[in-house]
Amino acid sequence: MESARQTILIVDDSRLNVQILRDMLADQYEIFCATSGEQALSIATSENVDLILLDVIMPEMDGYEVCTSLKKNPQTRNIPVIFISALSDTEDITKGLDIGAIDYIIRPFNQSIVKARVRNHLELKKYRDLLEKLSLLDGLTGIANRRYFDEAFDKEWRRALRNRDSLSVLMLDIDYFKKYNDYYGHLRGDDCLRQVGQALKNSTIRGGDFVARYGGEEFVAILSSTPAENAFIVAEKMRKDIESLQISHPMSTVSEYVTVSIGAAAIIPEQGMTPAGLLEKADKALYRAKSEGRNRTAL
Ligand code: GH3
Ligand code: MG
Ligand code: MG
Ligand code: MG
Repeated sequence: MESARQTILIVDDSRLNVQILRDMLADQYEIFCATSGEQALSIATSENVDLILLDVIMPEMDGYEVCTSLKKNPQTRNIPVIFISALSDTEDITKGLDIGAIDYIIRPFNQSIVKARVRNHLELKKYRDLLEKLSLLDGLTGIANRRYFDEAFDKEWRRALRNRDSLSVLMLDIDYFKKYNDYYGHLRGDDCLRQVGQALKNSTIRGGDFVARYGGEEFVAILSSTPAENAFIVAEKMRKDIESLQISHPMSTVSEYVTVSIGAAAIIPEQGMTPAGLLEKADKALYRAKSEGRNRTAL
């Protein structure tokens, strides 16, 4: 996650201008270059860009249009944009800042001032990225949190709806966890949650799948492009992986180790259905897994 160097995209229709900025910054940062607005948008969406230095006057698509388009796209909205232009009227500068640029540098510029501004904005970008990452992780287990899950589930749902593809959800709940806490204390309980969370994360091997802590001692997994039969197989693998951790649980009546019960639900989404409906189905299946004896998967 900690990539060594941050990345700057330099956009200017003049190759000489691009070259000057590149020479100034290439020793400290990864540099991408674009000589048109279209090219800039394509790089901004396909590469991991931390900052954009953007010329204003360019043929076809000017810098203002590029910036507006970047700010409209959720994928590129958070990339800070600094305009660099010879246009120095108050209206030009104000316009640039109004449409979302973080700064506006007037040509001819002083190299050390530009470097310092770039450094400061990149430093802020680093903290913003870190905050964003932390806001999506569960503090105890280090896996995705509920907020992350809600966003990802919504995205997966819409993707499956578009592609008429199946989507599965697993709800997992630790068996007799209250007794575990009562027996070992909450600190050991927390430790157990951490181990279970990490093990579940490691069990989901396919790209589109992921696990989150749903709350308390409950976890949830999203399995994209997965019909019911396969969801059941994945769930059973996860269930066995947890028991194989061999975390002693003397108060459990289903195993000598900590175990989970799993409710699985699958659907091919159609208009009018909701993600909440699928979750409810998984929750009902989980209830069945509990009442049918725990340490099992119900579909
Ligand atoms: P069941 O097999 O029916 O799921 O029984 P259970 O005891 O696991 O279910 P219940 O919902 O009654 O208890 C969940 C327990 O999980 C209660 C609570 O103390 C514990 N718990 C929830 N969040 C945390 C946490 O963050 N840390 C610890 N240590 N315990 C937690
Ligand atoms: Mg120009
Ligand atoms: Mg519970
Ligand atoms: Mg439980």
